[in-house]
Amino acid sequence: EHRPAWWKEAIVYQIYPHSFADSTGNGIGDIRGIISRLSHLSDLGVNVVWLSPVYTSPGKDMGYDIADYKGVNSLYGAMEDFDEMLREMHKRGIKLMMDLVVNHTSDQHPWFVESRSSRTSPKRNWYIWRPPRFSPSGDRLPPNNWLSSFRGSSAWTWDEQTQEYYLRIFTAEQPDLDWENEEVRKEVWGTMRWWLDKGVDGLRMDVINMISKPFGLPDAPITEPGKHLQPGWQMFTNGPRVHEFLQEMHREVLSKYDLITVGETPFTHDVKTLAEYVLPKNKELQMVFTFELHDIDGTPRIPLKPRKFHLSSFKSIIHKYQTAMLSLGGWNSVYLENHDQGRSVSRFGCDAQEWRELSAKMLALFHLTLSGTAYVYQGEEIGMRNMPKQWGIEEYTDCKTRMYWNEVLNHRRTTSTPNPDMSDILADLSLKARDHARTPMQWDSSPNAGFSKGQPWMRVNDDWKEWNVLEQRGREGSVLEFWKEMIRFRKASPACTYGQYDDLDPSHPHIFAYRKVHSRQRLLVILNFSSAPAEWDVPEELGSLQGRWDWRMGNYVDVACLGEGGGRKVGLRGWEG
Ligand code: TEU
Repeated sequence: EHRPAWWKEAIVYQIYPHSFADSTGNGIGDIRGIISRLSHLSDLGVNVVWLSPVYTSPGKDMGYDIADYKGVNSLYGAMEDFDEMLREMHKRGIKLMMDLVVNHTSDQHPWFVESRSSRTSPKRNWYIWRPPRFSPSGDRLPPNNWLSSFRGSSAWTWDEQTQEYYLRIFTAEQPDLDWENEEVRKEVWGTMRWWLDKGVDGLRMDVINMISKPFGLPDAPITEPGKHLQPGWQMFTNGPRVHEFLQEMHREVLSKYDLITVGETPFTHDVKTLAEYVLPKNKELQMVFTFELHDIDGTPRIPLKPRKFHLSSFKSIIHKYQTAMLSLGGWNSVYLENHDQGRSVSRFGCDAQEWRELSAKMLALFHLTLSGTAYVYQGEEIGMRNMPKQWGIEEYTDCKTRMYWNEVLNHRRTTSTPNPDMSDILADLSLKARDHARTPMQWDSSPNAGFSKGQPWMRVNDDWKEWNVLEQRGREGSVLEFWKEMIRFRKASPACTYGQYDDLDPSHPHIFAYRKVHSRQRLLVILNFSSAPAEWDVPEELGSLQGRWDWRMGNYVDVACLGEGGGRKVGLRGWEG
């Protein structure tokens, strides 16, 4: 059944403001920079921009630590610039989706400053304060054993002045709000209405599955024997009141506007649990950002430690969401990149010179034929890749990277030598660090890739002279031109966004082949996830491909071979789709 909704068919483009475009020459992207690059987005064919946080923030976690929900970070501009950006987007038919970060605030937020001022402060219970525990030998211990989500330390920080701990799942500068407190929720609803009344069209909700904490804040089960601190995510995700809170949010705010909404739901791989957030009857969100695909090349308890995976597991994850989420009555978001993930061409394609362009295009073909709302991250549309492996730790600036690095460094220092070899950790980071997504956007071959007239806050990837927007614009065969074509194709082919998904060969080690069916439209997608040529036997049920299927889109400039063996075999070149 075809139920058109603008937010289902939208192509959403994520902008990470620090690294997108700098208009002032201070090396940091800003709002006027975004305005100056809007034609790139119109050309690409995007309908919605998701803007990572631009609120007032000390920037301990790149703006995901907010000190004033109604202010614009002066690094990025003023509220007038924001208003102009919104008008300019709307003029071009582009909607704006803001990042709502309300699981926690910055420790510089006036609410927290007030809250930590004394145990009797009227805002004390806006955050989660608890007295210490003591070990048998009398050492002070945090209220429970939860490890920060970024690892490296406890999820609790001791406050000398008031002699209590506060909970902060991320960094010490990101105290968690206490959502049990109705005043907190009312304040959040007010903030949301304030932005929506300005004309903002949607919200991406940061770690929304963490807002409800379990009653009594119990210890996490021991999964790392011998350690005091344990990964706490089973405890602080999908808590007892999360759906009640989101339904209240819907009633109080979301239901009154025509919006696009997506909740970020880390650490959750159970489709039924995820569907609860998005089933229309629950009246909560439209979709969530699921993590299973993004956890596939990481170690469950140590997310920045890479792990090899097989194409068959990749396919089974895609299958799971493409089928189960929809049959439960939910809706998907489809994304291969964001500001927290390595570049998709480096993780799922092949970023070696020879295959980079082809595999980036193949990933676009894959991405844009999946059911759900499609999200593209800045730079993905030109095949930007991870930072070079030779770069040292000094090029990595992200707090999560630093916490992981320091955890290992300190451990090695205390257990072996004062100057431990860290090259294995650097190798880990060269795949999974969040920094890879945060290098400056590559606009042209001028100095600093046209991102800034000054020294960029993060080093520009070494390949900028060859890999940039200007070089690819209008060039036949480029990643950018292919993205544009694929976006047009998706918009004209409802089977991409809505089609029923069938994996035609779940176990083939290199070929990923699936069918998408929507009313009378049938799409057959055949992808080779390897550099070696591969042959695919067309399943009986499809019959011969010859004469029955038209060739529509391919990532090679010339047409693929559908005709072998009387149309019963398909030969694919390296990374062909
Ligand atoms: O990320 C949520 C989160 O849990 C991250 O640790 C994520 O799992 C990880 O980075 C993937 O490598 C959100 C934001 O997207 C992130 O940028 C923030 O740092 C975090 O919340 C805290 O606000």
